[in-house]
Amino acid sequence: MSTHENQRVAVVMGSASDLGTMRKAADILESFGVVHDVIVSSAHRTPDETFAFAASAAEKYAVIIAGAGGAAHLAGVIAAKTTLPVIGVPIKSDALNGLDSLLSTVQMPGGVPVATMAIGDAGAKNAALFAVAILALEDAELTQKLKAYRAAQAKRVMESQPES
Ligand code: RP5
Repeated sequence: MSTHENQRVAVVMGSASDLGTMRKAADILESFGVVHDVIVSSAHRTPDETFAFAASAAEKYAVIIAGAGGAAHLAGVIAAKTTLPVIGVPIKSDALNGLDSLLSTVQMPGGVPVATMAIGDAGAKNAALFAVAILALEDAELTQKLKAYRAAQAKRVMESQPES
């Protein structure tokens, strides 16, 4: 159980087939002790449920991460029904390697923003780190954890020098 009960994040995806990528987001949130729910809800296959989720999301969540592939309208549809920050993750697709997902997620009309991350695993990871950064604006403990995360990452890079 996290210490950040009031800063819950929803990790939503269009299909259970997105879980391999979206688990990267959940893992990061877990490591920062941020409470999160993992939800499958499709903008196209379960539109009513997706709309209902987005319309009431502010009652339960502070940030939403939404990942989808192909005609990836999930993040945009959710953003249309909530003023919470929505972070989009374009899932790598079989047909176009995720370029379709990226463009579908990122090209929102002015007025309804989706903060779109990179395609695939890096995007899912960064979506969670971005969510943590938003929550950290009002949470000094999370800010310290983010700084420690960056420092550990830098240390790993410095220690990975090839033998000369
Ligand atoms: C999208 O269609 C999902 O987000 C998924 O990335 C893609 C394929 O879904 P499945 O056919 O694997 O369920 O809606």
